[in-house]
Amino acid sequence: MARIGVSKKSALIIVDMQKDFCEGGALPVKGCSSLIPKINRVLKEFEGDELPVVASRDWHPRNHISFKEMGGPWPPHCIQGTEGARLHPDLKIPSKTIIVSKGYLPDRDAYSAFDGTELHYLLSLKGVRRLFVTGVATEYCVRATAMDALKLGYEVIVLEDCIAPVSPANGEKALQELLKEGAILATSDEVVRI
Ligand code: VGL
Ligand code: ZN
Repeated sequence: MARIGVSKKSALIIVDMQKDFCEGGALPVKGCSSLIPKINRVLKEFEGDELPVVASRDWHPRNHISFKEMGGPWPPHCIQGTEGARLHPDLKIPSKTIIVSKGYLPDRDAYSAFDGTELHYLLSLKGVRRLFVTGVATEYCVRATAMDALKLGYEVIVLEDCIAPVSPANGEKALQELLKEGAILATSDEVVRI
């Protein structure tokens, strides 16, 4: 088993692990809730005050452009302030977690946690170089977030057993693209604090 070190300059991002994307939600991603114990395991390696943990959330107004009734591809989901927009309660989100909201403008979608947010600014301020990526959905918000991170010069480690796709074929394609751009694939049990 390979080991991937959580060094001082590491951060963890948990992408859109909200109730609406889990089983029983408005736009469920198959296998979403089964990621929770894995992500909680990785969170243990990020304990303490120093290492940033980020949770992004899809945070749409009621009339968001991505909703079917507005001509978009998706059923209404993750509407600001609703139960479905909450992070999954079983995630052991530490109190230091930085919450990043995206997709908050009615006429603009944002799949990447860097899109229209202060995430890059916050991470650079903390000297982060290595970003561990988890969450949903692999071919949408995980892909877009990891791609932006690579473009911004971060070392990106995608934890394969901590992500889930809407479509397995598209999820696989997204992973191949990320590998091609320089992302590293690893699993949650390979992550160790160094
Ligand atoms: C997402 C579809 C619509 C995601 C967000 O978080 O991957 N997917 N909005
Ligand atoms: Zn959305």
